[in-house]
Amino acid sequence: MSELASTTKEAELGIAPAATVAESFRSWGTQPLTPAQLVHIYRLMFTSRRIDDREIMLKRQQKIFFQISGAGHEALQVAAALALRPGYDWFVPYYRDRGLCVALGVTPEEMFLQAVGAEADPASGGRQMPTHWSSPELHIVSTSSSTATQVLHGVGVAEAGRYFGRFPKASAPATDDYRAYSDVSFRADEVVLTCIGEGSTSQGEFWEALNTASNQKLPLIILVEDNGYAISTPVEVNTPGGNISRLVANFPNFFFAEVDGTDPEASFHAFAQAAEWCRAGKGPALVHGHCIRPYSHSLSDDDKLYRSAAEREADAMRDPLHKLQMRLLREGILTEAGINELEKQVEIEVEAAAERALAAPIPQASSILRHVYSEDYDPTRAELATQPATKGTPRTMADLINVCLRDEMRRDPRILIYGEDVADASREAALKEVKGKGGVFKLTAGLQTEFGSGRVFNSPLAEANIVGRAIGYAARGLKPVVEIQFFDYIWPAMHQIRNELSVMRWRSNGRFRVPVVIRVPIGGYLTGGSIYHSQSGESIFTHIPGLRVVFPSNALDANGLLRTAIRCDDPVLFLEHKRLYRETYGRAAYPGPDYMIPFGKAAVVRPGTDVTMITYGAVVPRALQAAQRAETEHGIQTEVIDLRTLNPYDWEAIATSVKKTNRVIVAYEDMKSWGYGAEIAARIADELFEDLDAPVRRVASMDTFVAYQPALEDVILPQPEDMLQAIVDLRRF
Ligand SMILES: Cc1ncc(C[n+]2csc(CCOP(=O)(O)OP(=O)(O)O)c2C)c(N)n1
Ligand SMILES: [Mg+2]
Repeated sequence: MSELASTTKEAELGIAPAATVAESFRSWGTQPLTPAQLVHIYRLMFTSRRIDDREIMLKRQQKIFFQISGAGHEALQVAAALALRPGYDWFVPYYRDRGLCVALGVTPEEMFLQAVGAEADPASGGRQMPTHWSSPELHIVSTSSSTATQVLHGVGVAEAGRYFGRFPKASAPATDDYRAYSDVSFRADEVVLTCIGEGSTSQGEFWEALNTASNQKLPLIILVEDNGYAISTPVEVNTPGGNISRLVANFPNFFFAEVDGTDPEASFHAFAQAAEWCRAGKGPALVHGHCIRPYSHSLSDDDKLYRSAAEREADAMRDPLHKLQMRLLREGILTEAGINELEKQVEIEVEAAAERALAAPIPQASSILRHVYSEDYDPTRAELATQPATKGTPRTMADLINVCLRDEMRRDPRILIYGEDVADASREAALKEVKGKGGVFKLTAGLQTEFGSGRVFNSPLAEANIVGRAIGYAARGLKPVVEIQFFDYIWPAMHQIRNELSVMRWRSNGRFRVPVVIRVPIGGYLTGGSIYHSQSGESIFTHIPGLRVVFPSNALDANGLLRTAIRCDDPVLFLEHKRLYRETYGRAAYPGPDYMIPFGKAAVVRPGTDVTMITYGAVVPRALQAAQRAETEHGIQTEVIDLRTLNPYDWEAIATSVKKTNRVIVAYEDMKSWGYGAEIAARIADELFEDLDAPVRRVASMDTFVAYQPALEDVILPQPEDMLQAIVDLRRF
């Protein structure tokens, strides 16, 4: 923007240089705006609109492939940007925020580069639709198309700033883990702005964000851009009573402002007050701006199909651009010639930017797989493997997970832990007389007591809140190791996991990374766990690119793999089988504070020559029982392979074993159809066909839910007898 705004023509218009004017807003407060400031705003608003208009032409000429505009929102958005500081404060916008981003410093050329899908598109390298913002330099966090997810990211981004303030050592650089690849910066009085449309406030994640922002008194401004419609659905359908300000008014600690979002001066004053409130540490703010949407929802929408002519005309009368133009003329700030001159300058600049973008090369097909995972830290590399210290009494998986969390928290001040009931006691005073909870399975017991409530704390009962905030924390270089209480209840967080967490690195072309660890107790064999405490479903997550999935079967592996998960630079879903937490099987001595196991390295837990059984999790001990019986009762030697990590998985170990035994069973706890074993079986059939002497078998649970009655549960889940039968069966061939 600066090259556009600081032309010599401005001197002729009697206006100060743009940078000076822009700076003047930051401490302006609620004084009336000066002529120079109003002209500056007009220039930014007009630039935003011109880019939209140019893009619409390009879309009609089929030179770009999608268009959604910020038209009608410009006054509100430009005002928000001017009250804050790019590269100092943080911004978590949504797709409508062109005016905001123009005013923060995203250039017209950068916007057009994304519209044409160019390799040089700095926000996504041609991977995201236009207006899906991202700029680490300006502190604009990469945005998705999902409505409302971003508000929880905004919460996490604000919490991260506060965390660095409380734990200054967390910002120290480190070289031997994920910390080597994230820049950490924070300001004591920074503010975070996040934006959302009024329709999207219907999403639960909006309310989950208000909850935490309010409770934590975060320096977060939530801007609700109310254009009266969510595509074709009018505001009263989404918002009971038609006004979001009335609904949120009782949230404690907030500064609230409801403004005419077509009036940049009123909007600016609201943001200036909101920013002051936040910087002073008084709490969050919510600015509700009423604006218009003159260009329909997007170029794929036509509002004439659902809005009356009278309504559209009334909107047009409130067009913020026209209104400000009229004011500049009316107050003698610019003459008609002056306005024409300013607009001509902008048009020339926008046109030149569009031309440059149209000539820009598109991305190479060879780049498609870049940034699905970290290119910096390879969690599969063999050098990560260390030998465990072996002295000491055998300890349970639950114990060694807890110890790993403790070790890593001591080592790395960027780690924080939260989730439902993970704290010892939220009311700290109680800890003088009680032992503390530390998780429903006690995996986090004692961590709050050792590390304090700033690093280990309870979340609200809201799974999207847990993962959404973690994304905000991690985007700023922290390492949230969060817990979802039961796998059965991960589903409210699924949107955040699938559309945000896993895709953040790829969609920002490697510029944002969110290496969160999500620990999740999973699985059945519990006797009475029933439908909602026994689910499997790991294949749903291995089907998500960008997400590592780990599933240990014993205490030592859990310890070593969790350490790798925490130190690595990718998001990890760490599945812990509840049945294995305190089993006698698989206990191990504490392996020491640096014990690591690389991802993608299976363990041959029983060697054999006749049949291969590929498995993981709680099926491992059951497969070993079956293999034992196959040997003693039938003289069959079964090789049992524990995959340990499901994405990545150890194809080499599978292939080596199948080439030796020529018979293979994939055994897993999840439902047989569409499960994890289907992919393994298909790949074996595809790539090892000539090594097979028998069909690939799957032993898994029935295609139904897990029942409460233990006798039924036994039938539903795969048992050692089922595996034994499969082994014997395969010998027939
Ligand atoms: C979770 C989700 N559901 C549905 C959509 C499809 N969608 C995109 S924008 C939109 C309407 C949003 O309206 P509003 O929040 O008022 O924002 P506006 O576009 O009016 O600025 C919908 C339904 C989506 N992107 N994400
Ligand atoms: Mg709307």
